[in-house]
Amino acid sequence: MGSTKTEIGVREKFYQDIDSHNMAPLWEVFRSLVTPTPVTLARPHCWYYQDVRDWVLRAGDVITAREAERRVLVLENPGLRGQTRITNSLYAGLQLILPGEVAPSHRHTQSALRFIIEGTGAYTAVDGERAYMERGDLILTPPMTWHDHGSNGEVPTVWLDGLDIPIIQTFDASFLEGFPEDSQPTTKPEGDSRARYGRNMRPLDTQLKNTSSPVFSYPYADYREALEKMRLQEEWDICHGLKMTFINPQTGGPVMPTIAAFVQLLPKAFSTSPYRSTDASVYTVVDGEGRAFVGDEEFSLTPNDIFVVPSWCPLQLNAEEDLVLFSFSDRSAQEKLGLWREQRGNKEDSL
Ligand code: GTQ
Repeated sequence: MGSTKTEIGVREKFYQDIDSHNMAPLWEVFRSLVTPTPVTLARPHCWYYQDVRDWVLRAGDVITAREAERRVLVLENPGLRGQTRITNSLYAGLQLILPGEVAPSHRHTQSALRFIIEGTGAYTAVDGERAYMERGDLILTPPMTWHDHGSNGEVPTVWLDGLDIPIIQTFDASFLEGFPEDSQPTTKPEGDSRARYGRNMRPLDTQLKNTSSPVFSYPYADYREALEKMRLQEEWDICHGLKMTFINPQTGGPVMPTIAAFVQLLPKAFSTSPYRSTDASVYTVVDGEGRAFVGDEEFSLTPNDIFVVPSWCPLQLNAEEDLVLFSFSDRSAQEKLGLWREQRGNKEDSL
């Protein structure tokens, strides 16, 4: 049932006519919109820290943290250049704070996490409490919490920022407020939120906060010790090795409404089965060395390298030394919307 020239001419004329009424024919785009499996412009990519570190530090020569508000080099997915995003739904960047600097206090509807790459002596203040940052720590700034960053240290501090900026853009739900002073007053002692909510207890008669974790610092020393204890059981998941998800202790669910965060250990010589899921993920190497096969790409991993796995793109990991990986994704949002899916490869299957 081929279309004749006249029929095509009639259709083109029809499309032009409806165009002026701000209408368009669905049937011309349906198959590219409603696809049988996820289709994305996002590509697998790795930012090798040895290649990018110097540029991040040089950002310190061109602008101050105060002037920039946040001095960050955005990690743009090569398939999504100009869109300020690392996956279709998530933003990532490398932020730099130099000794004595302050990145002024603000709050916004976007959820943010920080994963510390290098440095010591810097802090993030969240709603009146400072969390000092050490390499490998995870720090949260949940939606609408006041936050500023600063450093009393003697060396530059660099961390990986992960935000849900593109999700908030989709919903046109961005609100930003500046705090009247650069640094918010410290109203709580360091470790207060952890004492209240991060020790398998909570204050009696407190209101449960369901949307985000009331604990905003997840130190390296804690999760690393847990991984080392658990590995003694030698129970490895074929796709993940030993993988943990950071939780909101009030719900047992993910740390923030849109973003979930994970850490995993693969023992030396472990090789995972191929795996894919609908949540595109951003990974960084905490410790060790290995290889990541992401779709058709292969990345040779050393500490602080950052790589992105697009939605539904197969991932396979080889540990050449004990390998510890941190990752984050929009799985938290997808699960709430009933969208999240995974496919676990068996050894026979190639995804
Ligand atoms: O530290 O508050 O990378 O607001 C992008 C937006 C960091 C932050 C980013 C932000 C922040």
